Amino acid sequence: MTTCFIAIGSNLSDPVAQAKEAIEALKHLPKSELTCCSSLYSSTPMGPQDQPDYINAVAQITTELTPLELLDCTQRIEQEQGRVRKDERWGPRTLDLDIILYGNEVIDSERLTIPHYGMNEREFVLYPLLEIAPNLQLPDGSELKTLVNNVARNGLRVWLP
Ligand code: PH2
Ligand code: MG
Ligand code: MG
Repeated sequence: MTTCFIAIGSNLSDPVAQAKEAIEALKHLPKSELTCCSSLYSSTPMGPQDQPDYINAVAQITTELTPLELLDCTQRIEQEQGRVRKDERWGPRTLDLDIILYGNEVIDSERLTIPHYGMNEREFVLYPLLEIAPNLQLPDGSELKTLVNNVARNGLRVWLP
């Protein structure tokens, strides 16, 4: 059984509802258990600025799925929630589920790069992750707390209803 972290992001079609629906879907992953989820956060867009703010969160699961099986599942959830793949880099989306960590594994394959290549610079990944796993060490031995110290919040705040 492996502990994994999945980053959730949405900025289209009622992002709060999209994030909550994604969390519900993660509860029903096969061979897995959702063990923890961060608060929902509101964040300013990274990338093109002419897009709505994002809702972000990070979920922790334990799973018997392989990394690629888990990727198939998260991509299916993205599709079920109306994800349309576009060419624009970092453009708006109804739902983005990124596997950011899969235990202590380092994976560099055609479909999957783990740890997620951008996580160390992204406040909307690091702060929610810190909320649920404050003592986490990354596969390269770096401390999450240290990484977070080097990344500004950039407007990131806990989303309150
Ligand atoms: N995801 C992106 C591009 N930009 N900005 C924020 N604030 N949050 C995201 O999740 C995000 C983004 C592409 O995955
Ligand atoms: Mg992403
Ligand atoms: Mg993605």
